[in-house]
Amino acid sequence: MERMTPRIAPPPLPTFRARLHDARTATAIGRWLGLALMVCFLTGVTSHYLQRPPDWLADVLPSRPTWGYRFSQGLHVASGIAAIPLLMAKLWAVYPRLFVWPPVRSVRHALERLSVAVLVAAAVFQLFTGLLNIVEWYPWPFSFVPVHFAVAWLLAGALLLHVAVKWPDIRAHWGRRSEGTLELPAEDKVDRRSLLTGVAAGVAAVTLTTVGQSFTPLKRLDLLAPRHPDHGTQGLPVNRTALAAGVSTATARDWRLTVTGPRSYTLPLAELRALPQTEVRLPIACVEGWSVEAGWTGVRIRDLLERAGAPPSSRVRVVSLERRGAYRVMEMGAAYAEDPLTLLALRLNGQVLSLDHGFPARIIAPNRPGVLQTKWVAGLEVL
Ligand SMILES: Nc1nc2c(c(=O)[nH]1)N[C@H]1C(S)=C(S)[C@@H](COP(=O)(O)O)O[C@H]1N2
Ligand SMILES: [Mo]
Repeated sequence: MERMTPRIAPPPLPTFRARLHDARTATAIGRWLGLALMVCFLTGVTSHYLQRPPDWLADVLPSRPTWGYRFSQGLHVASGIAAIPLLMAKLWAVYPRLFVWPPVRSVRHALERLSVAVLVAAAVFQLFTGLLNIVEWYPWPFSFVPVHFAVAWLLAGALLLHVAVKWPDIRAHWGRRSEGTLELPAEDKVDRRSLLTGVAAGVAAVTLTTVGQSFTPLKRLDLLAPRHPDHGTQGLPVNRTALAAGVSTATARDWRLTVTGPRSYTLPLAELRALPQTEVRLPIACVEGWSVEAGWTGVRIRDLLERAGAPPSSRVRVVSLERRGAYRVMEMGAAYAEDPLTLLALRLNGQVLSLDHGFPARIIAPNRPGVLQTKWVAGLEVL
């Protein structure tokens, strides 16, 4: 008896003959993309735990090296930006596979396609949300940090799976070996070299024109970054202004620092200025990628806590004058609170803090994300 299953005619799909849409190109670009995403993932996880440490981690996070967070967050944003042209080139190299017929050939093949769909969607989502985050534009209904963090794990998992599934191809096309086995016509080799050179030039261009926002020796090339490390009052960018935070000179007028602990006390600004002052050079390193070092003068946090009778290795909660906002209250583990470089700063680059930089007093601590360098400090609480 004749089988009645109707045969589905393939739709009129385009055909691709160009050899640059091959596994070797995909591998050549893929390994750089993989490296960028891996660096981005590791530095991103580092940033997340420094910013929102779980309870068990809060006291063991190190306050050294002083430039640690600055370096890792600069790398996070730079590797994310570099991944954008790499991802575009990679998608260009492999997109003819979208037109292969039939689209699904077996359960295994369907699963493989599904994992690639997750991988592509997660990669596009991470790079897109990250890019908009550094320009502080949030055109979506969800909260950036938890979603960006969760999708990072999804992306890391999908990437590992992809590398495992493609391992035979990756091995076959890694390095120069496969060029010989493919017996490519000479003009195709030239084309591939041109394509890869173009991609490398694109990566170099976006990196060199943005990395100066944190790597200050290149600040003069900083044309495409959202921030320039020198632009702002007192030579330092401002993230949240006093106006946005609802803090004014009037709010700060009758200011007294309140320190609560076994022996609570309050101090007016004049008395705070009369205490021994320490000068440090420390960076503000914003999670959005810009960072710059500055000179800070003020009173050591550990001196203020000791005066309140705080036992050694105390944690401290810092509360801002700001009425509302995600960074109004901040906690600091013992390693930061005890560090001789951690200050309640009163001066910036030799001048009294401007209102936008946290007048009358702000926190500056080594190896911490900018979001935790609380401005307009009203009180410290020994925990
Ligand atoms: N009270 C308070 N402090 C804050 C913030 C804030 O929104 N509120 N923003 C933080 C962020 S995100 C950064 S990067 C630094 C920037 O400090 P600057 O504006 O003095 O450069 O301040 C931090 N301190
Ligand atoms: Mo920030």
